Amino acid sequence: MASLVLMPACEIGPPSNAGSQGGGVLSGSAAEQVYVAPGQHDEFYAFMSGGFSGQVTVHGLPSGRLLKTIPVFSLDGEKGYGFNEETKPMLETSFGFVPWDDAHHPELSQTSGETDGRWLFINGNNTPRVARIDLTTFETVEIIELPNSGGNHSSPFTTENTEYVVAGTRFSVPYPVKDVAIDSYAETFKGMLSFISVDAEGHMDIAFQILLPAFDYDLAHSGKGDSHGWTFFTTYNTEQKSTLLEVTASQNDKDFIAAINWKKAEEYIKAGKYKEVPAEWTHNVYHEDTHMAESTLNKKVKVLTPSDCPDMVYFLPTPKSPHGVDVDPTGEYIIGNGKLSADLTVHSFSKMLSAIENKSFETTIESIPVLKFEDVVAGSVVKAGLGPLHTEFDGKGYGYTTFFISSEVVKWKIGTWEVTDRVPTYYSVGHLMIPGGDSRKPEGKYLVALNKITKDRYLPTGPELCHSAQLYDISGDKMKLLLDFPTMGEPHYAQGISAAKIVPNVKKFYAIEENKHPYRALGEKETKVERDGNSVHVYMTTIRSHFSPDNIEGVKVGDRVYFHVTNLEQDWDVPHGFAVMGANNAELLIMPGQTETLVWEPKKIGVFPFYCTDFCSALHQEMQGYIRVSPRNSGVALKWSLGEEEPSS
Ligand code: K7E
Ligand code: CUA
Repeated sequence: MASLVLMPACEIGPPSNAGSQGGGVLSGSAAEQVYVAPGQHDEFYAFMSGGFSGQVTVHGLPSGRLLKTIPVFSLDGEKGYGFNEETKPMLETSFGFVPWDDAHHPELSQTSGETDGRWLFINGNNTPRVARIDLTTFETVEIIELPNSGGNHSSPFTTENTEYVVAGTRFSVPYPVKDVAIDSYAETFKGMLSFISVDAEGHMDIAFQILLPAFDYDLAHSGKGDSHGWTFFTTYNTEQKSTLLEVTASQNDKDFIAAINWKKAEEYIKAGKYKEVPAEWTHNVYHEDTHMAESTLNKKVKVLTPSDCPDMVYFLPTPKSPHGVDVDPTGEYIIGNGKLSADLTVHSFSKMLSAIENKSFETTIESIPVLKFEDVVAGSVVKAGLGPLHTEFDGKGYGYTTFFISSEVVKWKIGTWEVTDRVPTYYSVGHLMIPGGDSRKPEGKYLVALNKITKDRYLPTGPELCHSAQLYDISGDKMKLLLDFPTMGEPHYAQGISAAKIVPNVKKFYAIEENKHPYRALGEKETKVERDGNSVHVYMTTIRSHFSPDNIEGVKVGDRVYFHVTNLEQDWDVPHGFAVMGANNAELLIMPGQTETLVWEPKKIGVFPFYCTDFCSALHQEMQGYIRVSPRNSGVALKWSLGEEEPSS
């Protein structure tokens, strides 16, 4: 999140060490609680956003060990993601190839309000996108772009059965897209919410968008139980300012939580109450059978407008520039984390329904009824701390809220709203995560605080320091700090899930007989080199410990050489790499049964080595080959071989 006016606590005077909970008599038992013995597995997966790295990292809990980085929105040379021909289409947008984004909120798919371990969604904040990661392969398999949006922050929070993942524009923009003076903001700008449908196979589509006033739509969560069918979005900048927001957008005593009745929206879609408007957005899908991604540009989207669709949107007044909005496991309480407030405001879903029934409205804004604060508020957690941002739940009747300014997590009781415990975080905590903590069935054993500033917590690494996660035991009445571990990029949000929900479905390799890649070679007999004008296609295979072919001649300066490399291995944990000297991209890292393609445009004559980058056997260092590049006008014939001292032909 953006920096606040007030200084984080650590700026006032950093504590000299871990503080009262970091050492001393407790440290022995804390160490035991996070120690996962060599060869043992962690109990939970934690999926952490990489923030401005654009990726997702997978950690084990309670150990905090980093298990994998999943490339999502950013190029990744380690895996060739975005560099190889197969995954380049994943990063296509209506603006062309966008090889980076700012990823904030991982969100697990749910069934009946429980995390189900099928998919992980994550938002791209900068160039509005939502990605889906398949949790059988831990690979990004789909990215959808969102039109009429600027800054996809309030995303991609799921509904109870993953009917939708939602998205809201953080920055309102002119609608329809047009060239206007920025100071016409209040008249020409609009806010747009998107409901992305997810089908049984996980495929996403923009089902509809909802046109709202030009506020900033910051975060969201969907209802559960009785409130299933509704999604709640926080707003700030209800002042509708476009400059110096730190002052101008902090004027109103209350902003709003927008309550969206998406079941009602579905009825309006069925009844044809939408406008289909021109909009450009890409939809990128990775096909597992061809090992190839495909990007499609779409030109239209369905938009619902509240003035045509009564009873679809309501505003709940909420103090004070609320950031997170979180719904408790029963679905009754909607918590608005007013980041410039000391209190937490809790709204009641049933009171909201009564207020709607009684048509007890304070006013309307662009045909949207504003409910009366007193009619919807259930209570507040008073003077809990400074700068509340996010809340999660333990499933045992408690909420846990992060306070950025006072750098702490505060535990409070649902219903009585009393604070029962607080622990410091080091420092400036943003989100927190309890496995299942935003679902109907939290697994309330651990809590992870995701901190922005680390200062003196780790060995210094120059001006740039890591961000950090802190693990707390929340199984008892009092929270107990167990462990610090560094994170990649900026870990805004994270989601956790029992390993048992994922492990049985994890794929170990790709079945070679199912490989439908158009340039596959399913055995060494199928390997070959073909010239098509200036393009040269090398159908290559890998198996411990050689490439086939490993000697290639007849390539010329100015050719475009496609190395289509199929890994013939059918065993877990035997990838091969492929790298060629002078390539202007990255390596390939090819999983067993997979085909990947590297393009190489030789610019100089000579003989160039290629080799396997992944230490795959005792003879890995022998896994090498040569490709000869001749002048453009040379008569050297195309030939390829493996195991011939003197190539024939
Ligand atoms: Cu609070 Cu982007 Cu969810 Cu950062 S956001 S903390
Ligand atoms: Cu194959 Cu190293």
